[in-house]
Amino acid sequence: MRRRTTEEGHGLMRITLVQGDITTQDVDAVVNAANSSLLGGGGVDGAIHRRGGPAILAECRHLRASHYDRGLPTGQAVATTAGDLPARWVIHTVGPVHSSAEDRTHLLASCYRESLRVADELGATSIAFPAVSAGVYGWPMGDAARTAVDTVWATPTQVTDVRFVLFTPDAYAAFENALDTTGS
Ligand code: AR6
Repeated sequence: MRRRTTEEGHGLMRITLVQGDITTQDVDAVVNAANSSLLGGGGVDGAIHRRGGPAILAECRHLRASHYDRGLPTGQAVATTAGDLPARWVIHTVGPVHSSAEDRTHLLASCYRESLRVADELGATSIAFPAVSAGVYGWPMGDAARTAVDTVWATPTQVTDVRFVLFTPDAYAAFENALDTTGS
């Protein structure tokens, strides 16, 4: 596992890059790159439901019925139990599908802001994010990384430990580059 930590520039927040599997992260909250159905899928979503077990899906179904009968809107976030994962909560967020016809960066930024807002509501101080929208949803990794890093740096939060958990060396390199050039 590659790991790198940066602390400069932002109050008490520490950002760490990890190359690995987000389902193994020992943090308060793990963010899931879900879809609006909240009923599971492939990629990170599939891995989280597989490793976390049926308790997560049960709570997602309940949320669908009680609050999101038309699905969780893109850019929003909602928490459930983390089931059998080492984390306490899963925060499900719905990234935008990438479009070359329309700039949806504000929706991707909203995923990170809203996830941190939900984490604050829960009292979570550590959180692990995947590269939201950078898989099935087709976001170019460099853009996804820059939006992720810039938004997290700029968001006021009680969360002090932010980890970006990247599955591939390319994703890790893109986030490392974004971290090196943030604010520029
Ligand atoms: N840990 C960390 N990162 C992972 C893992 C893992 N275990 N598995 C995949 N990735 P994606 P999206 C990376 O497709 O683009 C689902 O079907 C992956 O390599 O999971 O937001 C949902 O249900 C990529 O870099 O999420 C939705 O329908 C990044 O996580 C849709 O996919 C995000 O890829 C959401 O698409």
